[in-house]
Amino acid sequence: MLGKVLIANRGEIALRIHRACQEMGIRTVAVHSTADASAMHVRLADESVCIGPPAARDSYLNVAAILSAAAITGADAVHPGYGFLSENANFAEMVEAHGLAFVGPSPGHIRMMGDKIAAKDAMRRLGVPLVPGSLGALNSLEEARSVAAEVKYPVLIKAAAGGGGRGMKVARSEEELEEAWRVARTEAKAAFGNDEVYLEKYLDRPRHIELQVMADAHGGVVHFGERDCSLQRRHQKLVEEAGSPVLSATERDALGAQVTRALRELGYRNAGTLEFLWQDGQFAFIEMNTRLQVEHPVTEMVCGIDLVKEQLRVAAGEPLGYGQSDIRFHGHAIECRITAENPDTFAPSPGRVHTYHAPGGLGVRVDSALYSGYAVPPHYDSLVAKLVVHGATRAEAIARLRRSLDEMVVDGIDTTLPLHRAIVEAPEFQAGDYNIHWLERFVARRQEGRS
Ligand code: MV4
Repeated sequence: MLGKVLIANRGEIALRIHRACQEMGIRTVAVHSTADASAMHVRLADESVCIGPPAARDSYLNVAAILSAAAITGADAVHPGYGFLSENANFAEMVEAHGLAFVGPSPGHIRMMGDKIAAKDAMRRLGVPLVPGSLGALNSLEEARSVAAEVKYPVLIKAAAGGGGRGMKVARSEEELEEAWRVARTEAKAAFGNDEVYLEKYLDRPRHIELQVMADAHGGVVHFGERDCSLQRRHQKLVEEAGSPVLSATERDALGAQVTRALRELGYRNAGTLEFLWQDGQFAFIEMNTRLQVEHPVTEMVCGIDLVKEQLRVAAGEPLGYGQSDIRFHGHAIECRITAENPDTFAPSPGRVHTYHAPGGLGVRVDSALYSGYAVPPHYDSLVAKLVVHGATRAEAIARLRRSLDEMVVDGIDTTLPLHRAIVEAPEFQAGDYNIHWLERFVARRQEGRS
C-alpha cells in the first residue's frame, strides 16, 4: 500500500482525500498557496508545504513546486483531485517520471479523452452509442455541410480540445452553418491553440446522465451506476442525483455492461466517468472525464463504497477484489453544491464566514472545508460545501434534503442555499421532470419575479 500521498488540491476535495488516506493509514502532505495557509486541509494534513502565491497558476498549477514538495516530503503518490492538474497528461507523466504513483489513469488515456474527437472515435470502435455526426474532425466547410445535411439541422460545431461547454456553436439551418463553423474554429484556436472541430446533431432537450467506472491494473472493471447531472446553469452543476429519475435497473445494467466491456478493451485504469446525453430513452456518449468528479459522493451513498479509497488501492496496484455482481444500489442520493455566490445574481461572495453550522442526522453528509471564522479566499472556485443526502426512496431523500437545507447555516457571505431551498420546492424537481434547460429557465423566472 501507499505510505504517503501528496494531495495536489485544496478545499473540500483536499479534505475528502485526506480523510480516505487517514482511514487507510496513509500519511498525507497538503500543498497550499499563501492564501490557504489557514485552510482546513492544511490544518489536518500530516505535513504541509507552501507552494506559491495565491494565483493558481503560481501555486496549484505550479508543477515544479508540487514535484519539489513531493520530493522533500518523501511522498510516494500524488492525488490530483478535480480541476487544476487532474486532467493534465503532461503532469501525470512528470509525476510518474519522478517515480511517484499518479492516482488516476495513464497519461495516454488522459490525453486520449482530452481530445474529444479521439475519445468519440475510441468509443465508436468499442460499440458505445454516440450522437450522430461527423466521423472525426471536419476538414472543410463543405464537409460540414454534407454531414449536417445527413444528420439534419439543428447541428452543433464542437472544438476537439473543448469540453464542459467551451467552444460550441449551434447552427439551426444551412444559412447559419458558415458562421458557426468560422466562429467555433476561431474561438477554439484562441482558447485552446487548436482549431480542430467536429459536428454533431443538436439534441434539443436532453438530460445529462453520466456513468461512474473504476478499473484496476489487472483487467478488473466495474461500474457504480449513473448520476443525473441535468440541473445546471451555464455549465455549472447545482444539484446531482443517483440514480437518475428516468432510468430503470435494467437500462442501467445494459449501459453499464456495454461501458465496462469497452473500458476493459481499452485497458483503462482508475476512476473515470462517461458523459451521455439522454433523450427519448436513448443514450449518446459525448465525453469522458478521467478524474474523480465533484459529484462522486452521490454514487458512494447509493453503492456504499469509498471511491477515493478504491482509487488509492488501484493506484497501489491492488486488484479490485470484487466484480459487478457484488455491487448493489441502495436507495437514492441527492447532492447540492453550495457556492459562495449571490443566489439571485450569482455574483461571487468571498469573505469571512461568521457562523457555520452543518446539518446532521441519518442519511446526511456534508463535504466541506468550512469552519466558523474561515475567510473564503477570492482566488478560487466558489464551492464551499456539498450537502449530500441519502434516503430509501427518492421521496425520502427529498424530504431529508429539505430539512437539512433548513438546518444549514453559513452566515457572513452570500451562498446559493436559498436557491437550493427553492429548487427542492419546485414541482418539476419533485417529479424528476427536468432536462438540461430546466434550471436556466427556473433561475430566469426567479430573477423576473424579483425585478
Ligand atoms: C450537446 C448538446 C446537445 N446536442 N451535444 C455542453 C457541455 C458539453 N459537455 C456538451 N454539451 C452539450 N452537448 C449535442 N449533440 C447540449 C449540450 C449542453 C449541455 C450538456 C450537458 C449538460 C448541460 C448542458 C447545457 C447546455 C448544452
